[in-house]
Amino acid sequence: MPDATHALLVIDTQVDFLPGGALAVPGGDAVVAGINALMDGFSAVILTQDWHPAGHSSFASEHPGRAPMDVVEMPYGPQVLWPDHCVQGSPGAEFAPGLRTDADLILRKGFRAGVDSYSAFFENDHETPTGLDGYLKARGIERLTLAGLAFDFCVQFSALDAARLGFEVAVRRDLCRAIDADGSEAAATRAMERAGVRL
Ligand code: VGL
Ligand code: ZN
Repeated sequence: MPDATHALLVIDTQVDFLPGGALAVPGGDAVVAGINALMDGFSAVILTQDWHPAGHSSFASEHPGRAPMDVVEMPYGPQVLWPDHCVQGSPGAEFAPGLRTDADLILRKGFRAGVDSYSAFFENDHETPTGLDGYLKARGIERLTLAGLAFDFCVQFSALDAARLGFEVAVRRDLCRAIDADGSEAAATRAMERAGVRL
């Protein structure tokens, strides 16, 4: 019997983050089979789905004179600008081909036009909750294993928030891939280690 207090949280394993996608993560397609194989070992499986309206404020295309990967100051702090990606209802927002979607919960995030949401728990203002903390605690979940894309953005921010919210957190490094902008992969590794996340 799987441990009833332990959930698998699969982050943003979507077409736009795979090779050939709008915000391709190198090797992103290589995590799918391993994630599928993990699912049966957990009593709760949650998938997150990056889910932006067209014209989202994190898109470089909304900032004249700016390019993807530039950083701008938003009311809630610095924000990396991205190529248009994971637009609601578009093919790029769909889950990776072959990914099992027989999950308990599919949590969509990043749907507010004015604020990005890397973390599965809070938007990038670090205060607007997605509701996931309450869902997990109401189900008696105490431990989380994370996998998916991208290691240095949505996986990292989800893992750090989860640790801060009191969950025991492990990240399956072998079942994540990184964007690695400007050393972000090494920085993410250090930040998670400092926060007590098991890698
Ligand atoms: C992500 C950048 C923008 C991610 C989502 O899933 O890591 N990164 N949106
Ligand atoms: Zn996004």
